[in-house]
Amino acid sequence: SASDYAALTPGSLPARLGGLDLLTRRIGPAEGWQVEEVGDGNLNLVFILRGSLGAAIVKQALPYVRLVGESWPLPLKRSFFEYHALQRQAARDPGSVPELWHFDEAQALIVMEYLSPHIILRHGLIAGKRYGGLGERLGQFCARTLFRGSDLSMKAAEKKADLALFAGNIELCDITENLVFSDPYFEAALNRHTPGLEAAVARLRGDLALKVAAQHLKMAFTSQAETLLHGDLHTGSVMVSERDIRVIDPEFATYGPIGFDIGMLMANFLMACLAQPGHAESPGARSGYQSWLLSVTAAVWTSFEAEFTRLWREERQGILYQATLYEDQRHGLASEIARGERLGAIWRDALGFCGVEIHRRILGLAHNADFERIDDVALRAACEARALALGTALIHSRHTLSGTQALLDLAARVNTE
Ligand code: SR1
Ligand code: MG
Repeated sequence: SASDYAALTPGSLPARLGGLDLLTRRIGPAEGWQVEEVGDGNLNLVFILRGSLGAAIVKQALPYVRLVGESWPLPLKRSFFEYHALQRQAARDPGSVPELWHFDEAQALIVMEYLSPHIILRHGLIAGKRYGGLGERLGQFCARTLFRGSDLSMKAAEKKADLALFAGNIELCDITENLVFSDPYFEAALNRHTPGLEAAVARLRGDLALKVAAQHLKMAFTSQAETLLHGDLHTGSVMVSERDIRVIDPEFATYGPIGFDIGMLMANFLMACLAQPGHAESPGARSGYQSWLLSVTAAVWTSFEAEFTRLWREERQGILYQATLYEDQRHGLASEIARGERLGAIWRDALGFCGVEIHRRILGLAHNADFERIDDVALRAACEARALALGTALIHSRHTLSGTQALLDLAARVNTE
């Protein structure tokens, strides 16, 4: 029960988890464990356990928002949603997430495979590293998890049961609803921004059409229950090595619009790109790396589109756009028109979500290290001002921006302003 819950510490962990057979078989007896607390996220405790035979990750939810403190309670049940989302992602895109070893609902903890030599993608990008096939693999992950979690693929009863299950993730949705879609657009109590951005902030908050558009996007997030989302798919939710890419941390999982995860991911690559003046060692290195980051952004979409198209043609077994509707000589044509229209709608949503994600990482509570690690405040403000302008342009032009080349041209234009 919830009253049995106790937050782990490095000292208490061996006694608390040492009796788990599966864990001791994989990493060795608890007497030899070395425990390191490594969590640097906004919400949870994360430990690496190293034993004589191997290593494991233990992730435990805290009953409050770690970033803010006990004044902001947050239910432990988010761990349940994370565990169930990881299970579904593993089934829908095998090999895309860490292997799950154990889940304890009362303790809100998940024990999983320790990924090594992986690092958090965001840290790799700040260090200027390139990873082959990055955008392609993440686009594929989006297509597989988002298509296979939707009415395009699932049996209607299973999808509705899942929708009901994940509808309980209320408090984490509430964070997204406020922090992403509303707070950046007014003087919310927890907002903060870099000094020097005042004029850009005033411009943004004076843009009525932008505020309305953000609310349209919020309505899409709350009411377009198209698929099971990761819900927080930024570059801190991806782990990479030279040879492997894994997605972690789906505690914000909820049913929502297919474009949400894709837009958030593209936003984080675009922010990594616009933060480069604060990290690259030379103008030459900067522009080469920025071009690579833009190509990754485009690859997320093109790979999503290609894999979604394959799944549409080969795995469309759900209640939507059934082949039986078009069982005449024009079947192929009708299905392809429908697919194109659906992808168009996902693209437009993704661009809008991309824009609000950029805004909230610069104006809201939860900033990202890409900008935060730029020590020169004036330089950081200049990078962030360009990103804010890009976010605004994306939201305003989401219905007219015709494809990835138009997106890259826009980002490149903003980058030189
Ligand atoms: C209060 S939580 C702030 C942010 O951290 C998480 O990683 C999500 O991105 C959330 O919006
Ligand atoms: Mg997270």
